[in-house]
Amino acid sequence: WAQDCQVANIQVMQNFNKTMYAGTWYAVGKKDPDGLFLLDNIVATFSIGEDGKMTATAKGRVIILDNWEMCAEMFGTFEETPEPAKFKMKYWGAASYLQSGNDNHWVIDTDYDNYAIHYSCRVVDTDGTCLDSYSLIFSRHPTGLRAEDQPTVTQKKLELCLLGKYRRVPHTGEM
Ligand code: ODT
Repeated sequence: WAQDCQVANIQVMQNFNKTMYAGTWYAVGKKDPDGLFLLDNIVATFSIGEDGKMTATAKGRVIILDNWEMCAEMFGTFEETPEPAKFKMKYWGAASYLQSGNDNHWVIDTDYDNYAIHYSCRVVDTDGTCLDSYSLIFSRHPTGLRAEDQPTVTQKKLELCLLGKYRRVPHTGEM
């Protein structure tokens, strides 16, 4: 099965269960979008409200105004779509000078207990491929992925046409 890199053909997590997805995830890998924002020490915590809606907070080190380094505190709300693993994420920062926006938020694959692969295409090109995407590899463990999850994650990076485009996201514990 060869990936055709069409955004419309990207397979997402089947029977996605947001309750099992809730809780804390540590980003261990990231493919950056144009205009990179979150650098490292990225931790996201998802919650399901009494209304059944998913929200999240994220923290991470950012550099704004070219050289000002700080810990960003971000918030997101998730709008559901007919496909359970595909959300629209509205996000903003605790401070007004942080990024805000509305991105796709797709869960490509997860076992809920160890790893999750997130993907967002911001701009679809005229040929149907993605012109500006970002993707996070999440682990439940700040130390990284378990060895047995790595082949699955590599396969999904390949299917996203992003193999080789990720960098490691360090957790230095200094935030
Ligand atoms: O780092 C970038 O360049 C793009 C980051 C987009 C902003 C993320 C805002 C986070 C909002 C609240 C948390 C949600 C969790 C999201 C999980 C994955 C996407 C970052």
